[in-house]
Amino acid sequence: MEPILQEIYDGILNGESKTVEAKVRAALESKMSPKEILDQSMVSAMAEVGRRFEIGEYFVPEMLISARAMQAGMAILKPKLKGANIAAAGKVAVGTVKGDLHDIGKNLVAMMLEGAGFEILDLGTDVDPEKFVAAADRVDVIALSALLTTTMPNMKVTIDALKSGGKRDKVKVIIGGAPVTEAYAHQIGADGCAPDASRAVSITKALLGK
Ligand code: B1M
Repeated sequence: MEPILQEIYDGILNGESKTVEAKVRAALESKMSPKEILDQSMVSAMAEVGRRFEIGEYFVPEMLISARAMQAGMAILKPKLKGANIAAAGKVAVGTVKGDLHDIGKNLVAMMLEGAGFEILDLGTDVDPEKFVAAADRVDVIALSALLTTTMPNMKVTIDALKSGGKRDKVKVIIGGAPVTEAYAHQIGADGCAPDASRAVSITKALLGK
């Protein structure tokens, strides 16, 4: 790994927001692409945080400060990921489902979609199904994120709420997040499932015929 990417990676693992901000800026100045910085150091650093949590080396506070450092780096990358695609390709409501507070993946999906020209309605985390239902009249696509096996079922609850609210046919629904599979998407009646933020963009485009 390039030394600067290693420094960003280590900064996230150590929860050093200021270092991450400075190094992400320096990497951009050295003409590295935002995608290279994200994929090669930042996303893999968060995977390592998860691994350390699993083996009992990190606890919730460490996960939290790493997440803050990751978000600090993402804030620097965000304007760079917003390409020149200014014509709105469609409108997408993104949110993490009820009970789930993880927002890094959701934010990344929102940033990539925005960069591809989509208008974003960010509903945040721990989103009630009713909020998604209320958003359905204003958007073309609803994008649901879940990181916990215990909150994944709230994707189905949300889709069922769209159905019972008479809104399911107005929008496409895509789902994603570490525990989510294509089979699960099919089972709960989602229109698509994206394993990562880039594919969230290609699937959204395909669903809208773009
Ligand atoms: Co949490 N956590 N966490 N956590 N956390 C996981 C998810 C976990 C896998 C860690 C582990 O055990 N290895 C585990 C879940 C186990 C399970 O359910 N099977 C876990 C747990 C257990 C918990 C708590 C229950 C811990 C506790 O309190 N005892 C608790 C739950 C709180 C809650 O939500 N109610 C909790 C809390 C937290 C923090 C608050 C400390 C923090 C989140 C901070 C934040 O988000 N602001 C946190 C973190 C940071 C993690 C890990 C380490 C990193 C998640 C992350 O940001 N990854 C995570 C371990 C891991 O993922 N390896 C873990 C980076 C991000 C870029 O990837 O979010 O997967 P990800 O997004 C990807 C794809 O999944 C996809 O695109 C993104 C990349 O391109 N994607 C989509 C995501 N959403 C999408 C939507 C789409 C399409 C693609 O379309 C709609």
